Amino acid sequence: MPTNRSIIKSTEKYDAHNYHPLPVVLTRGKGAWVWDVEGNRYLDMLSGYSALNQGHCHPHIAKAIRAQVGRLTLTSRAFHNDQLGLFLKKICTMTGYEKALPMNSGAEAVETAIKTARKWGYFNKKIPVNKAQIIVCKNNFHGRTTTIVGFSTEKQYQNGFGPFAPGFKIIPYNDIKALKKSINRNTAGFLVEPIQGEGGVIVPDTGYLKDCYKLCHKNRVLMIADEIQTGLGRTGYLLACDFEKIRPDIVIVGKALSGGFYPVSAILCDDHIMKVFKPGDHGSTFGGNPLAAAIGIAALEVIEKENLSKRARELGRWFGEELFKIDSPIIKEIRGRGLLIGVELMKPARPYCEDLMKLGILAKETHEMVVRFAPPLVVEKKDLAWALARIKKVLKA
Ligand code: IF1
Repeated sequence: MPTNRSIIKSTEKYDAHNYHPLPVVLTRGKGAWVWDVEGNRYLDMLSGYSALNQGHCHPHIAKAIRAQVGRLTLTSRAFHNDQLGLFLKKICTMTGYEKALPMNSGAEAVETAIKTARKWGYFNKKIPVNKAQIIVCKNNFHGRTTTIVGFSTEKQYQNGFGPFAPGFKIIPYNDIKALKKSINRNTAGFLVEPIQGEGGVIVPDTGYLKDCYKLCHKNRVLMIADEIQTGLGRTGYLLACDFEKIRPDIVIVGKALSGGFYPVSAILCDDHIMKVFKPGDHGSTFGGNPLAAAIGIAALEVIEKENLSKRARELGRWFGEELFKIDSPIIKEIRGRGLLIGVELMKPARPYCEDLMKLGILAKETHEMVVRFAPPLVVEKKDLAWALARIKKVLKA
């Protein structure tokens, strides 16, 4: 009978050591629960970094992938397929944007947004060629390509990977004055997370995003919201920017766009921006493939039919209030919105995550001191209550 330890050992023999996972080997997932190879059950409080808003192996999405996988999985974009238009219509009508450009990973969609903003800047704002600037925030996380880590402020994400692409300016997050000061006539875009996930679940002051939106519009700068982690119901709204009732010029989605079945991402914007692309400008082998499209349609249907945004809002409010009641000297701050919650501790969070694992909860530390709680949005209230008792026990130990 395989054990966690034996499988970890055989995996590590061949594996690049680019992660430091908890010592648990998962073999099955259903809803908010996962099982390891020794039959132990865990409540998943990470949800694949918010790719599993719909829960593990959601039957509606599984049914869609089974139906499509036997028919047509890839055509390349050299030909049309009968699923892509249905998917793009679904994501555009749900979010209220006119156009979508489908990609695969989140980072690819971020790169696509960068290219969109730059080309728009050159052709519409008449920025001198190769002078376009994109403003980003300290403690951002937008992916792992060399362009993207080039504007990261996390040294580990950069060490050994230079040289980096120019054309990015870094300002403090949640500081509208800093944005005002950094905009100039060569600024094409402002790329921002509505809530900084990896930065430690940093929620900006209410009004910050709206002020950014107004400032960008006043200066003909495209506001680009990276909703790859905060989008698709996670923060209690379809898009986290809905909380401030703003409509960024470009929205980037990924992760839960496939419900954790397949890499599916996209950028959303209106036609006056998307029309910068001419045939051959941009693309990818798998972008917009029929299997991804069929999965994406089903993943979006689940978000709608099961009211996952509303669930996240209501359950997140209750769960947050319960966390606030925990009287523990090591809790520094509790932050978040919907079911994206971070508990900042006075000490490194990793040992607490290891203790939580022993009690059947899988959570991940972020930014060293923060325990992120982000269960699938299908989680039952009783399961969160079960988790709270254990979280209390660990944080009060
Ligand atoms: C890892 C972090 C989370 C993202 C936002 C773009 C991407 C991500 C806001 C890129 C991806 C993942 C990547 C994964 C761990 C995880 C992560 F810790 F790295 F930062 F969630 F917070 N924008 N985040 O959160 O999407 O290319 O990965 O599909 O790289 O270790 P991707």
